[in-house]
Formats: sequence, structure tokens, C-alpha cells
Amino acid sequence: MRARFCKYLSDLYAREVPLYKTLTSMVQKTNKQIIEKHPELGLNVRDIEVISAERHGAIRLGKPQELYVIAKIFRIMAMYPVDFYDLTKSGAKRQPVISTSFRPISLDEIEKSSFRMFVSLLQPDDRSFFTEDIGKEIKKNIAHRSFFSTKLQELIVQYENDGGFTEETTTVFIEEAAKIFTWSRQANNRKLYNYLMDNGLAIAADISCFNNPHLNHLTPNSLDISKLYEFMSQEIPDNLKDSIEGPPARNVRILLRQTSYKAVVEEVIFTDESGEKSKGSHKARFGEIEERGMAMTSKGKKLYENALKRYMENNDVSEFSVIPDNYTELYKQKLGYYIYAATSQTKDKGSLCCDIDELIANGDVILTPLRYEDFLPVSAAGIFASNLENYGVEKRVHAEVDYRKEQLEEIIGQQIYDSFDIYGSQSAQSLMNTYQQLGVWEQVTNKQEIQEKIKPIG
Ligand code: OOG
Ligand code: NI
Repeated sequence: MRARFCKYLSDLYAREVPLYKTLTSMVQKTNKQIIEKHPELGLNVRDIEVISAERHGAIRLGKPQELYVIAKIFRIMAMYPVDFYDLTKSGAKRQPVISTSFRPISLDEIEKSSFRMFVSLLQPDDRSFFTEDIGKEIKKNIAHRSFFSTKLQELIVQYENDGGFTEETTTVFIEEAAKIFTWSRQANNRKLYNYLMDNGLAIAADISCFNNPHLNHLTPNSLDISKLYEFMSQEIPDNLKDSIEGPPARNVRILLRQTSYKAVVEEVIFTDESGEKSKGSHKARFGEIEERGMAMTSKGKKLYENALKRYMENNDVSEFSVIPDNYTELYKQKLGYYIYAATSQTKDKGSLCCDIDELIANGDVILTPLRYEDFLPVSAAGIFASNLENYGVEKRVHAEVDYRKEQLEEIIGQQIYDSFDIYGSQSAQSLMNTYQQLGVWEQVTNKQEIQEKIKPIG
């Protein structure tokens, strides 16, 4: 269902934003070249459609109730909230939203479709962004909006009662759910809109002066963002951002690299309170691309974050060289997550030891890096800022609001998973399976430590 939904959204977005179509065909072209040039990736050109169909989307909501229902919808597609992102603190590019991402969790589900959605919730009560009056006006403006069709609400209840859908209801569900994210061209409260735009709060205008959360972007996955970026700067250089967010180009890909086009100008019709209509334009939606690499442990991610902090101060890209650029060293220093697997050629199982490093060195066990399935707060802030042409908001008052993950959990009515727990659990599970397969599990001395990492998730 998730794969079908992703495809449906992609077709819809292609009709709404012509640039997106061009972008996806460029992604497919470069992905094909990469697969052909790098057989060591183990990818098959025949799978090009599947590989190039990977997407993440981004939407922005205005009210807690909206997030509550959205979470139910994603839950039906086996997408769970993972990690909490507080964008109100991200330095110069801070935005008045807190976020999470809904994504599949198990490796099986990720393989079926890795489709994920970055979901942000506006904080109109945050006085470091909004005056009391404006906060009130925003809330009033969206108090009565509802973009969940009656049919969709019925289907959610039906799913929760029956625990599944028929083929037919699945199709209707996908159509009704996708309607939430369409571009309506209809805006309202031009006075509020203008105020927010003039005061560096474009995101609040994008959220609160429209009747539904249009899809902000739908990002195809690229196997080589540097190459794709080069291609894009030749083909459609206009409005392409002049840098790539995330770690610099390396041999071993880590975390997430992204870049985008600046937002396209779209025509809107404003309706004011008296019902009078006027023409205007809005700039928020854009084309983004990404490349995903290995998931980093908390130690590895800290190294990256500290390097990034220094890099942002001194613009010296060599700051990132503290992160080793080969798998052996990354493994040795426990900076990345891996899946362990027993190799088939191991015959004389009786003679095996249970020292994992030895097993790896002898070729009895192989490692495959786990891919990073989440987002990066600093990159996200950069993405918000550049597509809104809104590089940060001067603090109105200095009192910072303390946002916590629990707040979003309460709204969603469900736990927000920690991505380190997920990667750690998947890695530990594969390690245990491998030991068992090799028949050495009983001799393993740190059984408990491994078992403790395995968590029931999803
Ligand atoms: C979301 C920005 C975050 C990403 O890829 O980091 C994001 C937004 O613009 O609403 O999508
Ligand atoms: Ni994005």
C-alpha cells in the first residue's frame, strides 16, 4: 500500500509541478549510469524503476488534531514516527515548527518501499516567533479547517476495526489520502498572509493561509548526488542551490546528502472574509534530491555534527576528515551500523570460534552497512530556509520554548521511536542470527548485551 501510495503521489505531483517530472527523469538517467559503471554495488539495471522510485515527501500541519489523524493514516501504511526534530533552535535558520518523520521500520518493509514523510507542526504560541495577536489570528484562521474527507475518516475506522482493507478499499483509501496533499491554488486571509511573508514567517503563511497541507516536495533518491548535481547544473541551472547539504562527497557514503531547486512561483486565488477574490502568487514548493549512505552510531553522528559545526564556522571542508573514509576503519571505531551475515562457504562449523572480529577476518561473516533512513536537523533547517527564501527569524523575545518529544507523542497518541534504537536493534538481531547460524551462539560471552539491544519495534 505504501509503494502504491508513493507512486500515486508521485504521478500527482508530476502533474502539479512540471519541473519534478524533468527531475525524476534525470535521476533515473544518472542512476542507470551508476549501476552500469559500478557492478560492485550489486544493483541490477533491470531494477532501475524500483531504485529510482524511492521518495521522501514533506508536509506541514497547523493543528495537533491534524497530526493525530495524519499519524493514523500513515500507521495504516506501516509508517511509524521516528525521531523528534526541533527546528525552532536551529540557529540562524530556525523555523517555528517541530517535526518527526513517518517511515517504515523493519528491513522487510523498507525493502518493499522506503517511502517516508517529514511532517512538521506549526507552533503559533511560540512567542519568540509570533506576537500574541498573530498567534491568535493564525489559530483562528485554521480552527475550522478540515481536509480529511468523510470517506477517508470512515475508512480509517473500518481499518482499525477490521485490521485490514480489501483491494478495492485500498484503492479508495489511497485516492482519499492523496487528496490531503494536493495543491488547491486557494488561499485565504491575505492580510495575515502578507504580514507573515513580510515578517520572515513564510512557513506560517504556507501553513495557515491554505485549506490543506499541499505536498511541499517529493524527493527522489539518487545513487550519486554529486554526479546528478553536475548534470542538473548543466541542464537546468536556474534556481539550483549552490551547495549540497550534509557530509561532503566521500568514498564511503554516510548519512544523507541533499540539495534542491529554489521554490517555484505558483498562482493562487485569495478569498477574503467577504468572499471577494483576488489573484496572487505563492512560493513554497520545490524540487529536492538526495543520496543516502550508512547509518551512523551515536558516536559517529556526534563526530559528524561536531565537524559540521566547525565547518559552518570556518568553511573548511577538511573538518570532515575526522570521519574515516573506509568501511574497515568505520567498523573498527564503531562509527556506523552494519548487518552481519554468515557466508555460505563455512563448512567446518565445529572449529569456529565466536570472536566476531576473527569471524569477519576469516571471511565466515560479512558486513553490509545499514542505510540511513532518517533526516538531519541542520540540513532540514537549511532546506526550509532556502526554499522559503527565509533565512531565519530574529527572535522577538529571548525566552526560548522548551519542546520535547513527549509533546508530539501525546498528540500522536503513540511512541516516537529513536532511530539509534532501530538501527542498533537491527544490527544486534543480525549478529545473533549469524552466531546461531554458525552454531556458536552458546559460546558467545556477551549474549546479554546483544539481546538487550534487540527491541520490539513497530
Ligand atoms: C521539510 C524540510 C525537511 C528534509 O529533506 O530534510 C526535509 C519541509 O520543507 O517541510 O524535507
Ligand atoms: Ni526533504
